[in-house]
Amino acid sequence: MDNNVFPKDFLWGGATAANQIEGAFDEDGRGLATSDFARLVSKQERDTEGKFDEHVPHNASSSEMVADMKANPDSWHLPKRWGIDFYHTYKEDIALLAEMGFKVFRMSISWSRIFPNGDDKQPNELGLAFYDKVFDECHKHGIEPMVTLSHFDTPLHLAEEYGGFLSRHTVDAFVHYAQTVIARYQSKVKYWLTFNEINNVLSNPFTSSGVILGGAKKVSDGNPYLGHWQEKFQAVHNQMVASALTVQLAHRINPNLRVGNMLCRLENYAESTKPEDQLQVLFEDHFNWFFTDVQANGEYPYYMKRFFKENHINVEFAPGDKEALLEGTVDFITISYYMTYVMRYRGEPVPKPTGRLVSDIKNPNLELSAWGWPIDPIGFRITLNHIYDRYHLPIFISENGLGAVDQLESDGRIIDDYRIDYMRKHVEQMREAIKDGVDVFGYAWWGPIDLVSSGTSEMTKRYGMIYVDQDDYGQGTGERKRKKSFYYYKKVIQSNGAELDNDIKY
Ligand code: P53
Repeated sequence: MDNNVFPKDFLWGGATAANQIEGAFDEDGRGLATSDFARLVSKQERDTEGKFDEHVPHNASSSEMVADMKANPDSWHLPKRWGIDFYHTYKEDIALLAEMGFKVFRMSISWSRIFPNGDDKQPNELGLAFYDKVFDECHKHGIEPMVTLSHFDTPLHLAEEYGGFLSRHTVDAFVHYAQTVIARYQSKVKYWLTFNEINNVLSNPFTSSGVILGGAKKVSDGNPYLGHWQEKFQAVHNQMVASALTVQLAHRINPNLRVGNMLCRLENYAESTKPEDQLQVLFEDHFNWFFTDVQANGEYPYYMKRFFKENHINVEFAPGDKEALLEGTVDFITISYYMTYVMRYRGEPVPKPTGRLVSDIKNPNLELSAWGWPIDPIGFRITLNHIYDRYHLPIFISENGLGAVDQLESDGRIIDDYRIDYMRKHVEQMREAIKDGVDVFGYAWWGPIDLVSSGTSEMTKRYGMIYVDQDDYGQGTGERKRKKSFYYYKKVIQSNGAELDNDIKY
């Protein structure tokens, strides 16, 4: 079997987000962001109360909660405010990534570091200087930075005063921010992504779009993340327009720049062979394809018309939006892939998105991670084929990874064979997809260095090949240690994906 199938210049690396690593939330003029209002939901809390699922608000989702977190920060645990201190440790951390042989480092810029209120006239030079240093450090080690402009951290001012992306004001502010940083870093950053997991608006509009839902006060007696379709689809329309305008301005600034989307890919399986279940798959697929159909094809797909009409959703297009979407299609596709979902017919005459990030129906054929996420490497090959078949654009895997509890041996080693196993199986399936003819040009492991979880703000949910000595409450020495998977990934990269066995001396 020929295993040398990865292109010569394949971009192996890892992905992070500013709000989950940087910390220093109030240093050097940074303004507050929505991520500074994400509370810790510990595993212990989930286990003892037994009522955590992805719909329990971990982020402030009402203005009352934001006000209380502002007034009494000490009575909340808000780990994204401290991250893993990357703001101060970036040199050491990038050196460790380089030691693994990284070719690409996906990271995000904190918008409120550059524009503290999101819509200031002048950028904050201290914020700009920080990213110059980070990009220089990457290039020193031959690492290509890939930069997400907005990764779950809308400036709080825009969320509070304008309802985030519900307002066109936020679109203008975003475009100004994008223009500023893309022009500044054009010689250092070739690959740009606009909005992280843009479809997250359906499940978490505050995180994704800075929208504080009107009805969010009622969070305890229901699922706040279902419904509100009008607000969610208007906000995301505005984001897709902002994204399209960004693609155009990036190309104007420098025709060599490449701009991609970012979709949390939901590959859905029918629970049974009933045609009704397969129909539900079609419905749910549409609510996932929608975002990339607009970003890659430049127009709203046919199937949304009925959904909007029968649910009385009226997405307002401002003059010029239609043209902007058409002229601002992305250069490449990126997805995060973690798991697959199971669909059962819900009997609704007019389908609605489930708004779920983890399937509530179990797939008996798949093992679950410690956080209940089904592990499905073959689904990865399937989804890569589906995406390529649909868009015919080069694909970059912007996230794939396993959150797990790591144990330290008495000598301090971390033998994370489960993580190696997860990576091996996913890289194998990616290799199969490439053999199938899918054009994949890079793979970024999520969280190559342990970082604060997006969903629960835990530190205990570790993704890294590099261990960070820090607990859920920010306690610890902050020391970095190489796990066994560090040496595994190094071998994978060195062999350009040809050597995947777990025969590692550690
Ligand atoms: P955490 C849910 C389902 C799939 C991907 O997630 C998701 C989420 C949101 O929680 O988000 C992405 O940290 C996201 C990253 C995030 C990563 O997946 O909750 O882009 O910011 O850290 C993993 O385990």
